[in-house]
Order: sequence, then C-alpha cells, then structure tokens
Amino acid sequence: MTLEETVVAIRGMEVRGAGRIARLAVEALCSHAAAQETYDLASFRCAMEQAARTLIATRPTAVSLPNAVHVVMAAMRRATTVPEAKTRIHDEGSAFLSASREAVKKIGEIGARHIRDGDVLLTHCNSEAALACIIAAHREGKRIEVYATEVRPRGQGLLTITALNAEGIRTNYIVDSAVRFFMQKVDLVVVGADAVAVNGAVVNKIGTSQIALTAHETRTSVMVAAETYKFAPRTIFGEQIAIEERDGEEVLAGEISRTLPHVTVRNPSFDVTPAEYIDLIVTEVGAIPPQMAYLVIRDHLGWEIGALSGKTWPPLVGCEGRSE
Ligand code: RI2
Repeated sequence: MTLEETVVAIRGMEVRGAGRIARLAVEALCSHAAAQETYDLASFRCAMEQAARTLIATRPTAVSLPNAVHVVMAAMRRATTVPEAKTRIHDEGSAFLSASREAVKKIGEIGARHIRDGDVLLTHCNSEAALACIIAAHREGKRIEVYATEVRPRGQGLLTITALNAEGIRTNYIVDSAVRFFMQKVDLVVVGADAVAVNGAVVNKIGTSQIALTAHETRTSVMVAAETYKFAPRTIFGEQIAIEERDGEEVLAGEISRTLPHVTVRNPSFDVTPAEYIDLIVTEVGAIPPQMAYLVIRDHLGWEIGALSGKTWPPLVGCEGRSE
C-alpha cells in the first residue's frame, strides 16, 4: 500500500483497531522510505517527517499510532546517510511489526490465566488483544460464554462474533443498551484499549466507560488488554488524549438528517474509563493494576521522558525552511 492508500484506509476505517493501524502505519513508513529516490539526507528526512505527520493525523485517539511512528522515526534520525536511514527504518519497522504481533500473543497467554473455567465474559467493540485472551482461554479447554455488543455506529461487534463463532465459542450478541440488563450474569468484562494514560485511565470504544460503571455496580471485574505501545507517554506532562469525533453520517445517514435542521448528530468514537473502574491491565510484560501505568511508560516504552516535555510532538526535524 502507498502512503496515500494507507491514509485513506485508516481514516475510512477499512483498517481499524489500535494495534492494526499502528502496524499499517509502520509498513507505510517502510515502503515510503524505500520508494524515495533522493540521496540528499535533508530531503529524505523531510519527506519522512511529513509522511509521519500525515499518518499520525489520520486518527487522533489511538496512541499506538504515534508511538509506533515515533519508534521508526527515532531510528531514522540517528542515521547520517540516506542508505543508512533506509536500513534503520526497515530494521526498526520490522522489529516493531514482529514485537507487536508477539505482544498480542503474549497478552492472550497472560489474559487467559485470569479467565476461569465456566466464566461468562462480556466484550465490547473488536479488540484483537481482548479476543486473544478469550480465545486462548477457550483453546485451553475452559468452558466460557461471551456476551458481545453490537457497537453502534460502526458495528464492530459483527467482527467479534464472527471471530468467536469461528472458534466455536458460545456467544450472545446484544445491542449496546442491553449491557446493564445482562451484567448480572457476567463474571468478567474483557476489553481492549486505544490509549492508557499515566493515571491508569483507559481510552477505548465509546460505551466502554458505561460498561465499566455497570460492572462496578454489580462488582464484576474489568480486565483491559493493551500492548505497552498503547500507553501514552505525554500524559505524564498533562497532555490530554484527544477523543476522535467522527462524521454524524455514521450515526444517522442521508435524507432524514437533512430534514431535521435543528438536530446535530454527535459521534464521539471513544470515551475514558477512570482507573477505579478497572481491575487489571494485561500487557505483554505482565498484568498490572491500572495505577502502575507510569512504570510501563518509564520502564518499557524506552522513551526519553525528558524529551517528551517539548511543545511540539512529534518534532519535525529536517524540514527547516521548507513549506509543509
Ligand atoms: P486492538 C478499536 O478502535 C476499539 O476501540 C478497540 O477496543 C481498540 O481499537 C483496540 O483494538 P476502532 O479502530 O488494538 O474500532 O486490541 O475505532 O485490536
């Protein structure tokens, strides 16, 4: 896929899910680098920095996207020639892709240990990390049953029930507003994450916070499955995670919305679940209480914490004097 095709695919949600868009962005950076014909390092760096910015801007909430782009770009910035930069981008990109796939597998193994034989689970949206936990538990022979939500307006629940069905997992498909009706039957909520803040708050598909609140009411545990590259380093400095609001047409399409001139359709894609409603975050480096998010950012992301306090992020290096 070219850079432009990748941007369209991520923005239009043909490729979605926080982990998948991070991997696709890295693939796009690698092929964009390989396609550059210049041997002038400044021009090369500028082209890559602009590509990085374009990719990061496609969807604003999933922190996995800027984190993954940063890993590749940081490697490029250490190079002194174009061939070296290309090699570094390729190597760092490939390492990220395999570490990311490995992380999902590892999360599945760890998460499955928190699922007991006979458990009734509830999941929301379509998270490959959350599904990895559920599927691993099932493959270990645990008899589980799942409630999966529809996920208005994009209907990602359909992807989830298709995956669960393919594994032969007993699944109940419910509309989003039926969560409280069924919560009494649920032992464990398992969801993914688009971002985890330093205070342990989890940003995930809209509706997750209501589900967590309902789970809290019935003392049902909430487990979040999130790779370490979904933790948001700049929240240490008070930066808020932007919540994407998508086109109202996704909620109410066509003629009917045009006949209601006084109605504005609001379509936030994500919400924030405070740490107190989350029991556990399962990462590839272990399961942690949400309050330990700072340690993941400090010890496992490999970011220069000090460098993060700069005003503009990501830094645009190499395009000085050029128009963006
Ligand atoms: P994985 C998704 O966002 C959902 O919010 C899901 O829970 C989250 O990404 C994590 O997904 P969207 O792209 O990375 O559907 O675990 O808006 O697959």
